[in-house]
Amino acid sequence: MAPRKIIIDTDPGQDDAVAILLALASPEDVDVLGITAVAGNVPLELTAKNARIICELAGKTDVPVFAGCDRPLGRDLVTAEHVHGKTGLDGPSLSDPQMPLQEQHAVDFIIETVSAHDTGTITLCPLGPLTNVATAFQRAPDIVEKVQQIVLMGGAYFEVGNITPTAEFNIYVDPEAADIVFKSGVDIVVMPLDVTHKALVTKPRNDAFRALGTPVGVAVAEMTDFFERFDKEKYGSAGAPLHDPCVTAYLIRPDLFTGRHVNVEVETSSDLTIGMTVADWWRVTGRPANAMFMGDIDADGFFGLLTERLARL
Ligand SMILES: [Ca+2]
Repeated sequence: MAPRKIIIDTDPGQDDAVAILLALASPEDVDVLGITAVAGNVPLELTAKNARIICELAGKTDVPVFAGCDRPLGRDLVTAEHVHGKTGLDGPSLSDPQMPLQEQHAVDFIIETVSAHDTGTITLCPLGPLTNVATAFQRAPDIVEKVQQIVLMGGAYFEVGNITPTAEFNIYVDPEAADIVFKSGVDIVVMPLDVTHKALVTKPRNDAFRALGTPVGVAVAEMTDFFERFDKEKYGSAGAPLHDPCVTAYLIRPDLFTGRHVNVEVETSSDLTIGMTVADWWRVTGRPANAMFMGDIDADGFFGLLTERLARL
């Protein structure tokens, strides 16, 4: 089977970095047409820079990187330096990128790329707030039905929230954008906190990255080490949840994940629960299913895949 053509939309972030590295290490499964940066974990200037740092770390300087929206559709930007550090990639010491940022706006790249390809051949992989994707859908509604699938990290049901008691960060930052995407009619696969909180970088898994002995393996170990400090304090968990790589792992090994095809709606107006993904897990509403909402992961299989693929870079 030919590799799936994907666009990674991202706000790196250490876990975004690992998700991108996994995709770039897997050319037989995914063809990364471009990486589009969005404001999220850190401001746009840094996410656009970090995406290029990751491409250079992977030795894939031919992947075009575009900068997109620098703020949510209708709100002030909320960032997460408390999780990711000031740069977004705190942990390893990585050089500033040499490869250029593309001049084209990320939203234009998404629109042009989907328009230029046959219907059902481009998959969008959002790893951050959904601002770029929603803006593309608003500006060029004709591309919506051409998108093959959206596989995204965001939301939560059983795990409820991480930035507020009821909201996951990516959805919380731009709930209006998320609402547009969830209502778009595109085939959506969601990796919520319910899944990612089971993908924990335990010490043996971190050691396995480091033991690769390559610049990529060591950088991933150092990034997930940094990331872990916060999560251990917050959740008392065995390690940091590796959120975004669940998206790119799904493209390679969908069998590692299980979930339910259900209705998911995004709260956009309540002060108390803004950004909540209201997933009809028990199918009590009769509202039509619009997303494959994942609930479980084969974590050992996932980390096995990650380590095996990262070893190639
Ligand atoms: Ca992210």
